[in-house]
This record gives sequence, C-alpha cells and structure tokens, in this order.
Amino acid sequence: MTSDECAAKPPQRTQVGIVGAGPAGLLLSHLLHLAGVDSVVLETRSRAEIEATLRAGVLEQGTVDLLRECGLGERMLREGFVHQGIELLFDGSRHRLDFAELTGGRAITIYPQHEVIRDLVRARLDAGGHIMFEAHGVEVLDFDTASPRIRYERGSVSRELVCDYIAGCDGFHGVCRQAVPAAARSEYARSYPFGWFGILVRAAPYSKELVYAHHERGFSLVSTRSATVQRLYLQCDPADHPRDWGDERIWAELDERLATRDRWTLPRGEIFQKGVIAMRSFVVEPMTYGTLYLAGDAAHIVPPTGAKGLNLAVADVQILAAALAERYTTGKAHTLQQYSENALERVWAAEHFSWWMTSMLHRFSDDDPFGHRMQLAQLRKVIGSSALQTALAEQYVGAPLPGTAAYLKASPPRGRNRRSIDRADSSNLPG
Ligand code: RFL
Ligand code: PHB
Repeated sequence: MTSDECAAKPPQRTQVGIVGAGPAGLLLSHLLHLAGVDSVVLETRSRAEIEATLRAGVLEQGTVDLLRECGLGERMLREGFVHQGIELLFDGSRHRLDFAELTGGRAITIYPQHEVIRDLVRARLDAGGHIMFEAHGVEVLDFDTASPRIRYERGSVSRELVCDYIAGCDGFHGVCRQAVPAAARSEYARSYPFGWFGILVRAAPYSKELVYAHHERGFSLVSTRSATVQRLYLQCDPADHPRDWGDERIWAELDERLATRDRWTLPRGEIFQKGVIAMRSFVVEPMTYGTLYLAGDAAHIVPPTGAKGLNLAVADVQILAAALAERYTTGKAHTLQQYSENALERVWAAEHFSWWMTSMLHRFSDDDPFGHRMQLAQLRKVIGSSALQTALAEQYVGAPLPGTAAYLKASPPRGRNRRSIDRADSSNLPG
C-alpha cells in the first residue's frame, strides 16, 4: 500500500461500502463525497492494474456533462475527441449519420475508460477518500439487515467494514450479485455466437469518426484512442485466441471487410495489443436486495456494439448517488426504494439498442443469405429515413441523465450530511 492509496488505518465503519473500483464504484464514491456522504471502496486489483485496463472509448453526451459538472472534466475536455457523427459502411459505401443535426447539437466524446479511471482515482485520493486496493476474498454479509458488513483480506490481515448500505459495483464476474439468494433474483441473458477481436495499432486516425462496417465476412469497427493510437475490432469466433490472428490475417481481413467502391484502405501500423472479447446481453432484476444495491456491469451487460456499458454504469450511479444523498439529507427512503425500477428503465432501453445494432451489423451464420439480405434492407432503411436516422442517433448519443447532478448543488457542505439513518425505516429489507 502506498501512502497515496490510503493515508490512515483502514476504516471499520462507513456509510456506503462500495465493492469494485471500476467506473461505477469510483464515480459513486466521488458523487457521494460531493453530497457529504462517506464511502469506502474495496478493489481486488492494484491501482496500476485498474489504470491500465483497456476497455471502452465512447462517452455519451450525458456522461460527459455529468463528469464535467462534478469536477472531472478538465483532462477529458482537453484530451478527448468530440465526434458529431458515426458512419455506417455497407455494400461498399460509407454513409454518415450527423448526430449534431439529428439530435439538436448532442455529440459523443472519445476518451478511453482507463483515463476516466485515472481521473477518478486521483480525485478520490486528493479528497482523502479511501480506496482499498488489493482487497482479496471480499464477502458481503448481513445485507438483509440495516447493518451490512463487508469482510476482506489485505496483506494477510482479515478486516471488516460495517456500513449502512453496500454498493455492488464489482462487474459481471464479481461476488455481490451472486450473494443475492437465487430465489430473489431473475436473470435475463443472451449470448451471441461470435466475439470481437480487438487490436491497438500505432497509426494516425483512419477516419474522422467511428465506422461501423457490415460485411458478409463479418462485422468490423474502426475506432480511435488518440492522435497516434487506433482501436480496431473484427467479428471473430468467440473461441479464437490472439495467436490465431497473425498480423497478415488481420490486415487482409480488414481490407476485405472495409473495402469501398472508392478504394478506402487502412495504412498499416504496428499492432501492439490483441485480445478477444465475448459478446453477451444480461440483466438481473431487481438491482437491489435489502441494503445491497447493484450498479454497472454487476447488474447488466450489453454487447459493445452500442457503446453503452460504461455509460449505463454512470447512469446507475447517478441515480443511486442522488437517492442515497436524499436518504441522508431528508431521512426519506422513497427514492432509494425506487432505485432498481428507475435504473432498469434505462438499462432495458440500452439493452434493446445494443441488441438491435448487434443484430443489424454482424454475420450470424455461414449459410444464411436471407439473413444477410434482411440486414442490408434494414441498413438501407436507416440511411433512407430521417426518422430512423434520428432514432439511431438519439439512442447512440444517449438520453440526458435523469436530473443530472441537481443534488450536487443542493447538498450541504461535506461533513454536514451525517444524519444517521432511521433504523426503523428499513422498508427495503426483505421479509
Ligand atoms: P468494471 O469496469 O468491470 O469494474 C468492476 C471492478 O470491480 C473489481 N472487482 C472486485 N473488487 C473487489 N472484490 C471483488 N470480489 C471484485 N470483483 C471484481 C474489478 O477488478 C473491477 O475493477 O465494472 P463497472 O464499473 O460496472 O464498469 C462497466 C464498464 O467497465 C463496461 O460496461 C464498459 O467497459 C463496456 N464497454 C463500453 N462501454 C461504453 O459505455 N462505451 C464503449 O465504448 C464501450 N466499449 C466496452 C467497450 C467493453 C469492452 N469489453 C472489454 C467488454 C469495449 C470493449 C471491448
Ligand atoms: C471503442 O473504441 O473501444 C469502441 C467504440 C465503439 C463501440 C465499442 C467500442 O461501439
């Protein structure tokens, strides 16, 4: 542990115990801090690891607005790229969707997830926040009571943190969702018969905006990370391994799938990272049990085609932080009890959009020419209809976040929001 990570002895009590230092857990901790609510974040990996994990790139307008409003926008606004549209490539031609025009000036920002993580970690540590990195063997306990506990090990020392609430922000493979009794949760899932093979290339940007390409050999996506690093994806077999994809095969496949009548090709660059990503849709309902609240990938997964996962995690914790802030400020639990219902509305809309984009753009089976024709008909309809273009654009840039950060302005200065919760008013407890 560095002094940076946790200056004092690990706390034994906090208001909100947060499992997972991904975007959901860290942003929740930051928003709660701004609302005067204490939290402790427990993360199984090291700071270096979480700051180096490459994942999302696309931030919705509402995500950008929230990060800016809560003081996290400086580097994002300086280093991120604002994109005012995307392109759909099919049947040898590129077609631009102008988001700014279709959505009244809304846009997306390309700013890598690990940079968001770095900004969040820095902000929490600068504010004296507690992030317990390398906390192993995390167990969430007693969350069917008003005094839930989190047990964990750090070094070889076993510790316990008593909380008012636990936020399960530990991603799809975390322990929090699994800790909810099976009979108390319903899970809805779909896995797709393909994966994405993702690479990072040292090259200048290949396109001004992201290109989503439909091809009979499979989907591909041209994205970017910076002026010198580009992110490309190819639909692949989910069982593929990076060793199956030599550089020559990658470039040949990209040449074929991205070929246009005006002979667009990608100049070669050094490929310095390769990986295979599974494609899955998943939702658990409800997103709460007792004093345990699930947020982000712990509660739902989308295939990356709609670029929604990180943005949904942000929306969840915005709703949850506002509800917790209200709970501590007014003593009322009503909004908190509505958390799952409120969050799930946006979750299902994003599930539908991600499934629709995935279904429209990927090859589903080797011998389905009818399916291929249906996809082309759908893509032509989108391009030919301003109503469909608008529908796609609105969903891609994302609906505004509910009541964006209004509670930040309303909340009292830090330290004055310590109203203890009324134990008798634990109406979310099971039984
Ligand atoms: P995370 O990021 O998985 O963080 C969970 C954290 O919890 C820790 N953890 C534990 N800690 C303590 N105890 C335990 N038992 C623990 N178990 C796990 C983990 O180490 C981790 O640090 O979940 P979170 O915070 O909900 O954030 C979700 C996003 O990471 C995810 O939805 C996005 O990356 C999805 N996604 C995209 N989302 C977008 O909005 N826009 C995009 O452009 C976009 N592109 C993508 C993506 C995801 C991708 N992959 C790799 C699946 C592109 C790709 C390729
Ligand atoms: C990315 O840049 O990683 C990215 C962009 C758009 C997506 C998915 C991933 O839909």
